[in-house]
Amino acid sequence: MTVAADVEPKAHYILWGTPHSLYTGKARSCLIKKGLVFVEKCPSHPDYKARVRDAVGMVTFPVLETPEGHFIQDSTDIVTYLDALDSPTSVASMTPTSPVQLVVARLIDGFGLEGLLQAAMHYRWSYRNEQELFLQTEFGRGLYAGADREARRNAGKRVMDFFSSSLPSLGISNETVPAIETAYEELLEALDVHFQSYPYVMGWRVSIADLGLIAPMYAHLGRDPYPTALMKKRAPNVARWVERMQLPNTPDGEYATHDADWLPEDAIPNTLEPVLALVFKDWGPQLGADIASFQQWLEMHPHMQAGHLINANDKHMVHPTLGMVSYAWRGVQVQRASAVHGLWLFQKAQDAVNAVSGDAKPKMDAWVERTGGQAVMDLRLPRAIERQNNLLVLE
Ligand SMILES: N[C@@H](CCC(=O)N[C@@H](CS)C(=O)NCC(=O)O)C(=O)O
Repeated sequence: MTVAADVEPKAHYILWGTPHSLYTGKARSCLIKKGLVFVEKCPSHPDYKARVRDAVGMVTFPVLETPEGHFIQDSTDIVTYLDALDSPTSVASMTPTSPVQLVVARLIDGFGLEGLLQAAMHYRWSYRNEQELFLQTEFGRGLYAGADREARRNAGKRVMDFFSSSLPSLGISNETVPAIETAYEELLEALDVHFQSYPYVMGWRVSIADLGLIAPMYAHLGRDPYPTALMKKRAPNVARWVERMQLPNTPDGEYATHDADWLPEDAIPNTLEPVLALVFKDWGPQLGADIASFQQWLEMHPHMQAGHLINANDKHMVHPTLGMVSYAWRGVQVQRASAVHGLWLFQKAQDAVNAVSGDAKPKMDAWVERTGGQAVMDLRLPRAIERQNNLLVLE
């Protein structure tokens, strides 16, 4: 739970981030659901510059500062770290150990963080006129801590053009917007049906799938005024799940008759299959193009050693890219910067796929066939990726 600064306990986690940040939402929900005590601090705090920036090597967030003084960047690494803690106050693991459930959870985790980035950024910036004051205040919140309301709004205004200018590199254009909106509305509908029966993505227990999905669904799609209204009007069960992900327990009476667990015998909820079908349909073309661009980049630089930075330039970037990619998707041609981070997340799903054997294999193959996922499951990364010093490098 979050505690007010004046009642700070001696040992707690510090989550460096902001309410309007997509990736911070993943780390925050993890801390809340784990029942861990934490305080949240904005990067405008003088300690960020003094201690956090150098420890991480870049200006980015979220960063988790542990009571032991470690700094962990990257929302997924923060979740991995927290989920492995053996703490008496920390609740059960969020990472399924059953093979098929792990594959599903990893796929949805990655799709939430990378596959939905386009929708999150589109609804934040393409409807700017309908939510300008809110965005100014929220961007300003992370930059200005005083009492002057105009000063906060102006601080926000000063950086907003920089962030909104990323739309073309995400493939968001007049041509692609109708497809982005249709895909998102279909996802809302499928998730709304699912959350009618289950409080969480994998069933009655929270998992890493919820954490990946909450990243775009909290700060952008479930908090910015325009997309929040859309979510509440079209998919109230999804809006309630967004609220539930900010609460340590599951306070919803309609699910109370079930044990808080995933489904028995490595099963996945039937209502999740339409969601998975959309994950494959909507993330697959981007993944295919990103893998092809990674392959091409490797061929152009044949002698790269393990540890080499994966980026088109030598800059230390939180979202490295290997250049522009182009692919057909939902009847339009998308041109966007390749997303190496998405490949790192997809690799985690592939590692889970590679661990499926025995009786679990036909089970997995059956739902992959039912959800049209074979083409995505056949994708292979040409070389493994890992994170070193908060950067994506060749393994
Ligand atoms: N992969 C990182 C991404 C973190 C990230 O992109 N954070 C944003 C703020 S929400 C940021 O640092 N943006 C600045 C930039 O992209 O340079 C994670 O999952 O934590």
